[in-house]
This record gives sequence, C-alpha cells and structure tokens, in this order.
Amino acid sequence: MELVHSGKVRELYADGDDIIMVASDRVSVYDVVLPTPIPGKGRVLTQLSLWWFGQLGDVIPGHVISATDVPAQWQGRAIRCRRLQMLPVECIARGYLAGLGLASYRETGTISGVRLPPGLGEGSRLPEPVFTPTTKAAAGHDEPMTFSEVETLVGAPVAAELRRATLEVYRRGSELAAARGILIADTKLEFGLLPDGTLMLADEVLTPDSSRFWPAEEWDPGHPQPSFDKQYVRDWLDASGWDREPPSPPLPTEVVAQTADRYREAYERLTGEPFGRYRERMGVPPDDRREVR
Ligand code: Q0Z
Repeated sequence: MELVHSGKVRELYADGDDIIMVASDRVSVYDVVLPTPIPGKGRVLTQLSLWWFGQLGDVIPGHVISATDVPAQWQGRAIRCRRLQMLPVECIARGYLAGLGLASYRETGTISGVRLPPGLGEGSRLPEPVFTPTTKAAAGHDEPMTFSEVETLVGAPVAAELRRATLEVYRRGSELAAARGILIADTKLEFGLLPDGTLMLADEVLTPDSSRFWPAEEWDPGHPQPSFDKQYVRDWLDASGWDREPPSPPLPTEVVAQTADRYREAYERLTGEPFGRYRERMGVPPDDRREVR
C-alpha cells in the first residue's frame, strides 16, 4: 500500500479508492515523539474513535468503512475509510479555557470573535462551547480563522454545517464524558466531502490525542489542569531535567505501564465496557498487551 501521509503518531495509506488510517503506540509530549512506545495505545485510541463514530452517526455520517477489513498486521489499530476531499479547516470546539483559547482570552477577552465574561482563568468552563476554527498549516503552527474566513474558503452552507456538526459532536461527547468522570476541554475535528458533495466526519474523533481529557474529580479552575492520559509522562519528564529538545530520555517501565492503564481507563470510563468487549463483538482479534509487557 502507498503511504500517503505520516504523522507524529499515525500513518495514512491508500488502498484503491479507500484509505487506511493506522494508529501506532507512539506518544507525543511537548510536541516531541518519545523514544518509548505505550503498548496498546494505538488499539485503544482506534477502538475509542470507532465507538464515537457509532455514537455520533445521527449528528453527521462518518468516514468509516470497516474496522476489520484491514491488513492483518494492523488489526485493531487500523480503520478502512472512504477517501474524502479534506476541507482545509481544523474544526475546534472549546468548552473550557486552555491552550491557545486561554492565550486569546488573556489578550483580548475573546476567542474566535466571541466575547467571554471577565474573571475566567486557566481551566474555567465557558458559558457555552465555542467554535474556534484554525487553518491547516503545512508546516509550523495553525492560525486562528474567523467564521467569515471559513465561509470564504468552503462556502457559507458548508461552513454553517461544519460549525453545527463540530459543536454538536463536542456537546454530545463532552456531556457523556463528564457523566463518566472525564472532562473534554476541547477537541479538534476534521471533515471531508464525498464526490457527490456529502459532508463527512473524518480522521479520529474525541480521543485523548485529538482532545484535552481531564480527570473530572481533579478539576480545579484557576490552575493548569492535569492531563487524564499523559500526566505521569509529563511529571516524570519534568523531574528528569529534560530540556524539551528531542530526543527525550526513554521512559521507565513503571511510567509506561501507568500510562497504558490510563488510556485503557479512558476507554472503559467512556464506553462503560472493559476494553475488548466491544472489539470482540465487532470481530476484531484480542489486543497484544500481554505480549509486550
Ligand atoms: C486524514 C492524518 C493520519 C496523518 C488526510 N478519510 C480521509 N480521506 C482523505 N484524507 C484523510 C482522511 Cl481521514 C486524511 N488526515 C490526517 C491521519 C496520519 C494525518 F492517520 N489527512
């Protein structure tokens, strides 16, 4: 198969008219891919994304064709998808203040042109979720876009549909997650078009790699929030004295094991099922955590 795109932690292949998205066990922290993989991460995030596509099919159709009709060596961490004409907009919804949203609020009191009340701080919940699209820069950092810029780029009807679907996916996902002990502070979605113009949700959905997951029981606005999935890694790297320039030091086995458990815990809290049940029902072979531990 032809490799069409290689990301920090995932690869994209072309297979005839389809594409195959493959998630690895690599992890990126402070924008650096670590030399130590997290066993099972690719499978857990793939299965979580598939579960969300299933939950959200009535909001917008997803690009998934099959979770099982993929090459054997990638079973469980690959998805066969419809090849779409991707729209050049990163569709972000924010429900809490963090990252670039926090930076924008501190500078202007607004995010994406929406004025927010005074007195909010790091980790504060927003009065309502806000659509904060950005450009997809080929290199360097994505730039914020106004809604009019999105309209100019994709046309007003598609822009309206992108905003509706992004906010509805975020609203539905974050409400379900909050009820299960995970705050989803923000999320990045990608969309594309079928040849007949049908808009579809693409890429990965509501995973901890595409979203900020926070443990609800530790939420404490006014301070930086701990990451649900990567906090053990960050804490260990911070204490190691690493200067955040690649390469990072390799992770100790205990940090790897704790982090693998956190990904699995996110899956289990959100879906309400042990990791493996949903996959068994859908006919995907068992995971390889025992082999690699
Ligand atoms: C996804 C990405 C990844 C690196 C393009 N259904 C689709 N059709 C055409 N293109 C894409 C999709 Cl999802 C597409 N990306 C993001 C995914 C590795 C980059 F697995 N870029």
